[in-house]
Amino acid sequence: MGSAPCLYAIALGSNRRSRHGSPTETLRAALAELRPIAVSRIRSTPALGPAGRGFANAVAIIETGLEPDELLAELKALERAYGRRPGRRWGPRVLDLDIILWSDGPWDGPGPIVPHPEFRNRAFVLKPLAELVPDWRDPVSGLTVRQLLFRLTAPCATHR
Ligand code: PH2
Ligand code: MG
Ligand code: MG
Repeated sequence: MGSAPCLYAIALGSNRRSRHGSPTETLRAALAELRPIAVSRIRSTPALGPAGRGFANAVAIIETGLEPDELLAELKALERAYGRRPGRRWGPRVLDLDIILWSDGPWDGPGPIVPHPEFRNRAFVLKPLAELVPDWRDPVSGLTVRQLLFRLTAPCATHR
């Protein structure tokens, strides 16, 4: 079981209507249920990959005593409650909740890989993350969120 409270960064995405309404309204409803201590603004983003329709994306910071595998089970239950059904990987989704970072470094336990293995390549995660926690450090690369975003979006990224 979880013990001391930890901070987590959770990325939210939606590109299908739910019973809560549009993708943006769906994220607003899901954000409220996460009872976050901080929330980014919700952005409209073009789909990365074959998902088709554009997304609404946001990031929330939450505090919980759950460990990553326990938290993932709760996030999956929330996705299901919003109508998410197993489907094509990267297909359209009502609600996607991904653990991006937590305050205890790399997680090598069961369940999710934390940090999320793709977050360094995703502006739709790094931009809202940088609004909230620009100085959090990725324990794998050693770079801060601000540095990761700059590396991804700098017009002259010669060092990648
Ligand atoms: N999620 C994906 C695939 N592509 N594109 C955007 N813009 N936002 C997402 O959240 C997203 C995506 C798979 O999880
Ligand atoms: Mg995802
Ligand atoms: Mg996911």
